[in-house]
Amino acid sequence: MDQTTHQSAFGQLVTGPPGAGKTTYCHGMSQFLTALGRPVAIINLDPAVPNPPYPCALSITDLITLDQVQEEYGLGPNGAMLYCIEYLEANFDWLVEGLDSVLEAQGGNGYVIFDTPGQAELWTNHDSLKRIFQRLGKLDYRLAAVHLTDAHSISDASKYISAVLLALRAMLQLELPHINILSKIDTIGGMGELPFNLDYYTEVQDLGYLLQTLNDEPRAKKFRKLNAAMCELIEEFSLVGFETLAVEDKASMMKIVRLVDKVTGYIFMPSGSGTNEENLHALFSSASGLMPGDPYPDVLDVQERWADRREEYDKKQDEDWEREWAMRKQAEAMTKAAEGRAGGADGVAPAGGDGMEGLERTPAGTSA
Ligand SMILES: Nc1nc2c(ncn2[C@@H]2O[C@H](COP(=O)(O)OP(=O)(O)OP(=O)(O)O)[C@@H](O)[C@H]2O)c(=O)[nH]1
Ligand SMILES: [Mg+2]
Repeated sequence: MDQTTHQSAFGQLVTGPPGAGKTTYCHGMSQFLTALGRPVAIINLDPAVPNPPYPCALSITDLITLDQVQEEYGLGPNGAMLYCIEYLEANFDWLVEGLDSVLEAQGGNGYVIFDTPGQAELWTNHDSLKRIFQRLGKLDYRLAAVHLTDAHSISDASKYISAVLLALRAMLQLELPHINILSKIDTIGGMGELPFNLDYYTEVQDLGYLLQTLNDEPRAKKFRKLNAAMCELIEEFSLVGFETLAVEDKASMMKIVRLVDKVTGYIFMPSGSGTNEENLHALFSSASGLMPGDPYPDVLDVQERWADRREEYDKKQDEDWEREWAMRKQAEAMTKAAEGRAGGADGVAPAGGDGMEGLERTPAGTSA
């Protein structure tokens, strides 16, 4: 029987094909949640990356690295990656102990985000990752799988169908509350005219229309029957739908936070799992329904933001940011001046400069 010392743990398992934006998302999400006042730890499960770009609370590379395995067993990168994840499963105690100390540092109740490698086998047909997260589930980790797919896939019918199939496979394999995301949605403006509006791709319905486009592609033409069977399969399951995300866009990050909180039940952090203060903190730092309105209530608003009227929106966002920046500077200067008046009565000038120290202009997604 697995043992643990933590009280309550919530979080996200971030999956997706290579380059889908997983690591960037983990980093951005941790900055975003930190800015909301929620302590977060990122756990790196990619054995090929000993130095991820984010502050890493625990890393599989402290247990095993891809290079070590390739060298020692003469394996290629794919085989070595599977070996590393199997090794992690065999050393589950190491993971639990590491997570316990991470959660202890957060006061027993905590939030963890798992960054994973882009190798599809890990969440399509190899069972180690699934078993690891099933065991964590039994130790009261309430996690959602957040599966990222590069929005670029909607620019081509066959890429889109295979991305949807992969997302479906991940949902069926991982058996966790699941959120599919079209990442890098800010890039859709550069994809030229798409045959359908964005909602067609996010809702994943009526694939018959797409089938026509697919059958027109020279590569896919000879697979008409297979194409039809795949579209039918996806529609029959009727499980896949996508949210959209641009990591530097506050509104889309907020939407994902809300969804993850909803499916993991973050807002219902059990009383008795921590002090009242901690539970209240959890409640108010939850984004479930407590934050101001969604600027993109409809996915066509997202299309408008990033494709149809992008320049207009960018200009407005810059203006808003300039205004916010000026207000922050003014507030900081006023605080310093007040401190100066209080501490400077004896004629001694207060320490510090113009009051702007420590203020840094950060990207939109991280300055919430
Ligand atoms: N435009 C745009 N680029 C993004 C976004 N998110 C990530 N990227 C870029 O996409 C590239 C890949 O991002 P990563 O976060 O390394 O992707 P990954 O899924 O972790 O990749 P692997 O670990 O190799 O599987 C990087 O150049 C990122 O800067 C986004 O929201 N918008
Ligand atoms: Mg990565």
